Amino acid sequence: MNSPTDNVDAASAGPSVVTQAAASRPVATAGATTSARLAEEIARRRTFAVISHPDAGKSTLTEALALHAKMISEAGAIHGKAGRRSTVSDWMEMEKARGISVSSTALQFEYGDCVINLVDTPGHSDFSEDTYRVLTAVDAAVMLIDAAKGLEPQTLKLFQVCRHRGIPVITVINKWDRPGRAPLELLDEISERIGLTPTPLFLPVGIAGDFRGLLRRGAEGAPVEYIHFTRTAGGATIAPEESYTPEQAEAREGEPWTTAAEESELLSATGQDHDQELFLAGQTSPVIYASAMLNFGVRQLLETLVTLAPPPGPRRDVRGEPRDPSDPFSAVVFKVQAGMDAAHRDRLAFMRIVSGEFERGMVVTHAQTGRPFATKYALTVFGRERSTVDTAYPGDVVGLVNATALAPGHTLFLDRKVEFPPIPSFAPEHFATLRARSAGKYKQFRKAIDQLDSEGVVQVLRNDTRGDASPVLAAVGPMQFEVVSARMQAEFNVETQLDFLPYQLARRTDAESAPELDRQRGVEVFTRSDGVLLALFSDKWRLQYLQKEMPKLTLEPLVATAD
Ligand SMILES: Nc1nc2c(ncn2[C@@H]2O[C@H](COP(=O)(O)OP(=O)(O)OP(=O)(O)O)[C@@H](O)[C@H]2O)c(=O)[nH]1
Ligand SMILES: [Mg+2]
Repeated sequence: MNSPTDNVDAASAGPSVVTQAAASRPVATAGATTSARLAEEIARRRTFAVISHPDAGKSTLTEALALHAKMISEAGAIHGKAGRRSTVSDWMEMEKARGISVSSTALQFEYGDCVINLVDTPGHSDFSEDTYRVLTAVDAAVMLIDAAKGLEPQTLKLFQVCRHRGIPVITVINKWDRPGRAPLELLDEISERIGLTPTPLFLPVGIAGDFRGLLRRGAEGAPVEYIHFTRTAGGATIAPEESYTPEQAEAREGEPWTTAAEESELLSATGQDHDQELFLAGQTSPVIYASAMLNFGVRQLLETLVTLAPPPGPRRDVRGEPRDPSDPFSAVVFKVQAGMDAAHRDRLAFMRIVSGEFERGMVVTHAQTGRPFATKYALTVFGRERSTVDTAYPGDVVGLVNATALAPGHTLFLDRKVEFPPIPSFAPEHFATLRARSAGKYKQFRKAIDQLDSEGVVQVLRNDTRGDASPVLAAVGPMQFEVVSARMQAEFNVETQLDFLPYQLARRTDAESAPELDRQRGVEVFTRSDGVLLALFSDKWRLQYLQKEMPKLTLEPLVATAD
């Protein structure tokens, strides 16, 4: 079976990030704000996703970054047996119970002069459609690698997606507080298997499991500073740092320091020094060694984001024309989520502002329908917390309340029309019927299904034979079904019964081919809620057989492959 990420149609989404060099074009229009002010706001935005294979520490790092930005006073309020659990980022009950992220979470905070928009993503491949959507909305990515595990399958896939989309990547080798591999060995793996040149900005002093601090690399690999960290209890607060000169470091640490200094020189000999242009072009990746759990290296990551990560740049629309951040307002919706907590059961559409100034209350145009769209209820979110936002700028993520017309991939704009490329959708490979256990709950069940469908938690398929009481759910991975069941119970108080169907793949078909397909054994035709006709097949041999025997049938793959 293909892993879901093989199916992403990254190609059809087109390159959404245009060269960053054009970002500094003179500002043309800026609504109420002067053009100089808008340019300033754009220049101080950093919008990035935190991505990796499951369990590398994304949510822990997200929380550590928020701690450093003084947005929270203590990391991981819950210190359960299984270790600390993220509270800012993993807020769904299921996430807390399982210790995994099932949905992406946006946070905004200020650090120094910068406004940081961060999106923590789920690592599990069952939720990778969400992660890919986030990657269409950011300007950079922070990739985590577990120091003991090195490159894992999902890490590789995500690196490829970033490369394909031209997203610059900052690499964090995490969990250095635990025994792991040698620092240079991990770097070799990145260059050999991904073809991306890792250029460490800092090297660890002390082997994995004995993390003492970081060596800051200067020109030609010469060590310029030693940053020594001190552990705090459970890593709940910022780790105190002391700064030493290389001479002091050698006297203090001895061999671990000289080893790191030698490694730094070796890296320079092979050209592994930071080069801003190559980084922005996606050919090199700055590397930091860290322990998200102990808050080691977290400030250095923030510093790197502020100094090296690109501010919002122009984005190409469906016709390939760039929309500059200084152009009139435009934004792209990349995620829809409801039921974020018991107190706010409303539906939020998250948009990333691409250009211009956003002012709450302004009436914009919804590109997909051509209709005016009022933005009276706009929020900025911090995990599950929310506050009204009055103005926002390119790079910012803003949640629009109860914007039922908006779906992922939709565009909003002001003045000159623009429509951004659609967000690729994945081919489902898992299918199940769902029904309410109690017939009396049918009404809530219907409502819940519509809600989860519009969020894209799963795809919902129907046909006349099966009727409406037990629609078919189609998913990239089976854990999506668990999310549906859990949310049905938690948000709608409906207990459900899930029954897997023996189908393995789906193809897009049309009204002409549908009756013939429906007559075949091991095939069933459905209408997806967006009106697309899907034929489900018991296995690929059945599909191949029909394609050979009845070549006139319309059977299109749902998406092209990314690699
Ligand atoms: N020793 C150590 N453990 C860490 C570190 N960072 C995270 N962990 C632990 O690794 C586990 C997974 O951390 P998460 O932050 O939930 O990982 P994630 O990448 O968000 O996982 P998904 O969202 O499910 O993909 C937790 O038990 C963390 O406490 C670290 O720097 N050192
Ligand atoms: Mg997580």
